[in-house]
Amino acid sequence: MKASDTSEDIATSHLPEENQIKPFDVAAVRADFPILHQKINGKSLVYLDNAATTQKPQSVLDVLHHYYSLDNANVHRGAHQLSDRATESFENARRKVQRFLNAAKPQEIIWSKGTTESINMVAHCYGKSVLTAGDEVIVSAMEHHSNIVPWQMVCEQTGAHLKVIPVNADGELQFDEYVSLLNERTKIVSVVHVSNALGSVNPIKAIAEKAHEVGAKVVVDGAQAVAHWNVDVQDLDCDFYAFSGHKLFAPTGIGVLYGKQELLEAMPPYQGGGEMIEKVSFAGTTYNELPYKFEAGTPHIAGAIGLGAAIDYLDSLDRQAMASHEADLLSRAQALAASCDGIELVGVAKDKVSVMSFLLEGAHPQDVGMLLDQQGIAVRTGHHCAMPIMEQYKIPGTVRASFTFYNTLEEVEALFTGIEKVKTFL
Ligand code: C6P
Repeated sequence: MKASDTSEDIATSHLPEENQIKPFDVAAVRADFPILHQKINGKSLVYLDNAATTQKPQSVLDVLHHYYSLDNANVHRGAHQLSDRATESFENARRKVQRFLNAAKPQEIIWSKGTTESINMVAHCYGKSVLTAGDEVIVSAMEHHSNIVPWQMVCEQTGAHLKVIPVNADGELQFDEYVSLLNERTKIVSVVHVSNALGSVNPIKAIAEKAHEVGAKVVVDGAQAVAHWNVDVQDLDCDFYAFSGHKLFAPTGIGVLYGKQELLEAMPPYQGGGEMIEKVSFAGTTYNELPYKFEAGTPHIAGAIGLGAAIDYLDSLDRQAMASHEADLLSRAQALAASCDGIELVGVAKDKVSVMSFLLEGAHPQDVGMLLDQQGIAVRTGHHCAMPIMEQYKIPGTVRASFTFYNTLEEVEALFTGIEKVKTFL
């Protein structure tokens, strides 16, 4: 045994080589992200705002540059070679997303602007067509506004009622209370996979199983989950799954709605326009087949291709080693928080991702964020578009440090050095 062996090496050293968790080479992956290597306020950037948006690897930047430099054309027009190339890359990206989510067919992958538009699409197309007065839609108390407001709008328009699954003081969804909310009037259960404000991971598979027992459909807000592990929509057996490219190391303005084919077939289109039609006449219009029925207008072609490249990048890494590196970052942060006077963690669910929301005694979160920024440390402050859970905890907001695989243990330590400095300023 080498002196440098970690407990993980020791615990897995009896396994065949292919089954052993290899140490994650964080220095190598950091070299792939040019933006990380800069100074902010004269200090090395410590980017801990990955839940807001993730940085883009060079391979994604290269693919965007290549597309705009050499292939740029509109898709599905088939008029010339550039259009053929653009279409091929665009549809290839759809197949990459299909594989990434383990969806059964590429037709089940709809391009959107992001999670917000994907959830609005389900609420306005599926929700409005199935909900009638007295029906019920269930969300949880830890939802992002984009998984609350669309349902409030649709409930108001249909006479359905919005029910809320309680969340406890640790930030855990109360499963038994969820089950007791379900009944024959429940038509839709829409829950977040991973809370952006707290980091809590919800048991989607069990939630879906219970919802299906009463005939309800399950919508999952996956915005914060996809960057941490490969989601398997068939295993979860969710009916819809939404996520944003920009939280998965891809460009902004591109996102995905996964839906089971039979549900997408039955839903009316979201918007009318080019691409989503089969035939238009003043006597009546017929719609295109899936997935194009939901893709009116010229899509974000470069964004989709960039998302495909981000998936290729993730596929080139060892996602198990990445996950264990992220777990190390979180446990280091939590250990340092425990020994730091005046820090109160918000969201300490047993199952959580590498997001640490906290309060610093006597300091407004916004002031903490500003003082950390002066030290080159980027965090997010505020209610994180999750006002109901902040209201439940009777706080205006939190400081949120969100870690991903390219963050280092040294950066976690820099955050706490920064917090100690903030304390001296306040
Ligand atoms: N959360 C954050 O800092 P869009 O804006 O459509 O890409 O994603 C919306 C969204 C939906 N659900 C969850 C769980 C989210 O975290 C987000 C975006 C960012 O936490 C910006 S508020």
